[in-house]
Amino acid sequence: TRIELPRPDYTMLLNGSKARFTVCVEGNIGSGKSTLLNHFSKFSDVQTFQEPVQKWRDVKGNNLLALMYEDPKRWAHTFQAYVQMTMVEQHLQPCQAPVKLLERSLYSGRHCFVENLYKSGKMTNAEYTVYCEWFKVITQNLDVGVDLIVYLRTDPDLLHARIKQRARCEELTIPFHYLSDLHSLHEDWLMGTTGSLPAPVLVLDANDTLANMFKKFEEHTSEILCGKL
Ligand code: TTP
Repeated sequence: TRIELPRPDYTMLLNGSKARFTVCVEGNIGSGKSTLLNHFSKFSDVQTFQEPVQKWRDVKGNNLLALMYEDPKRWAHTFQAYVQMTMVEQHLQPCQAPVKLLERSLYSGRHCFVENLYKSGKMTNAEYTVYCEWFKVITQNLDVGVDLIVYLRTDPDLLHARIKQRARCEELTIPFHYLSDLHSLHEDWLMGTTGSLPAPVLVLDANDTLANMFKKFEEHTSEILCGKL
């Protein structure tokens, strides 16, 4: 008779990481990404990784997020280079649960924020090129893949109001056109045909009340945690 040996869990050998499924949540500023992460953090099979905004606000005493909004021509490249580095750290963090849930990813920095800053003249061609070269080296050489993107799709009008309400001090000067430009870039990247998607996309309409968003999270739990699209 044939004896079936238990199959070794090879993923355990990779940085002690057990994650089988990596999901990232994307969406414009204020679209509710942290809310989704908080909701799923109560599942024992999920480990969540919040975006390191706090780090960006205190880099050895320098608030890079504030500097970027105050003087983007001077600081956008420095800020985005640092965001990229902290995102790589998130992607490479070992995960002790079968599902790794990330707030944002390397990819939205590249395809939405940096694209916007370059197109609007806030980054020079040299700065943009250096950033993109780093992005290429990282994505071609490090284990930064994702299995699913959850897109919280929102109307920029609604976001403008939400951002004012939450009153994160660095963001008080964000003009409406900045949000609508970022919205178009999220749309082009996640709904369009740019061909630069690292994973399939689950789209959730996030122009909704908090109570309804929690209902949607419940309804889509199996897709979000197992990728059954
Ligand atoms: P978001 O990453 O959109 O996070 P959020 O706190 O708005 O998320 P949510 O409300 O959906 O939970 O942006 C955080 C801040 O960082 C925001 O001011 C935009 C800025 N930012 C950039 O300027 N460039 C970037 O590449 C990223 C990722 C964020």
